Amino acid sequence: MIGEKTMSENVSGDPQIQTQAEKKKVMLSGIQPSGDLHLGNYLGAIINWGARSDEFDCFYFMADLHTITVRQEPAKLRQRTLEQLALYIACGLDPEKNTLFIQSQVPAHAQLGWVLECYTQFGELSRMTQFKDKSEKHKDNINAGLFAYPSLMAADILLYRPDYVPVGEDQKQHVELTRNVAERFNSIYGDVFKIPEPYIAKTGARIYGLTTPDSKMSKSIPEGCVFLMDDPDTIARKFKRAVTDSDTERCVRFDRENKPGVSNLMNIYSTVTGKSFEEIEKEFEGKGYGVFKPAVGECVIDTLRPIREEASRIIKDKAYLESVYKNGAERASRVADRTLAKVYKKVGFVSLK
Ligand code: ATP
Ligand code: LTN
Repeated sequence: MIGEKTMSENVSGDPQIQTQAEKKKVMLSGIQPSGDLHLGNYLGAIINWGARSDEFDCFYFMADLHTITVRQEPAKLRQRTLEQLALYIACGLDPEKNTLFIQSQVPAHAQLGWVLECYTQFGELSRMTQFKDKSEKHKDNINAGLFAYPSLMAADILLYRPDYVPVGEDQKQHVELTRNVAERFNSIYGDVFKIPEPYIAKTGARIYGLTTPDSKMSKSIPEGCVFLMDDPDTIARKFKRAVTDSDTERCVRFDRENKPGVSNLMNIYSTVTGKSFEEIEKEFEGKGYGVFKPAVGECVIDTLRPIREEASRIIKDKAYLESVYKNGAERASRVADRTLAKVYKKVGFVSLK
């Protein structure tokens, strides 16, 4: 059995690359088109996706089925789903090398989601922090989908038999639940599902809000959230207003506990530039926060500029986007339907064929 130890060894580690060319390892992840993509999504998740497209078979999707667990405006959801696809591509995910698709266009997700709900315990779902947070935030709409969400996420993952699921730290609990559900199912029916590992990068795994360095960067606090489509002036302004710390030392030093604001900015700078914390401390030695904050802003502006420009171009090309998601849905369905057929057979459904 694969336990917590094996998993946490992989967290912060580098996914091992399988040398046998004939069987590539599989990576899969998704993001809800519930708001505009932000720096947290990019540094926590997407940045790790593109880097390995040559070595892995990669599946990345827009998790629109998940998005309706919170009430959405239909036209906006449609628009954001397409914008997210354009941004995936602009962030470097080549549709030729990665299967990019829209979750609701691959029916196997909803189908396996239902089956897995019957193999997930009420108690397990009750412990999910995302459920607790979101039901606190949306007290007037604590629906069954919000509660059962992790079973659908388990289906998203298990359909593709991925080795790694690259996500930010906040999703680790859901990947753990996926592993438990898969192991439970396998213990009854044999080796149906592959047990996936979360892949959580060393830096960037948790980006905090620029104005709230004690809580994660999130679209629900837009002042402290840098969106990938923000223009350079807006980004510069957000970084200038970033909360630093009220300690007397006023120097750039990594100390998560006592200097959360500065440490968060260092984490962003490190993830974007690849520099270590020691290198950053040295670079800004003797310089105050007034120099450091705009410097972090500048490097983020430089990183996001080509992404924003490319996404703006792609989003106008509706025919291209359509060809990408159609092709993606076809490729994804081919893999997903195979797993679903196996599951249906195992649980005892009568096959049409
Ligand atoms: P919300 O703003 O409602 O919390 P979100 O922006 O976190 O939503 P998700 O769809 O929940 O969006 O997250 C998409 C991916 O981005 C996940 O892999 C998640 O772990 C990662 N992620 C989101 N926010 C951050 C963050 N602040 N730091 C690092 N990774 C993040
Ligand atoms: N739950 C995730 C989005 C998500 C996902 C997935 C991530 C849905 N299905 C499968 C990885 C794999 C979130 O809210 N960030």
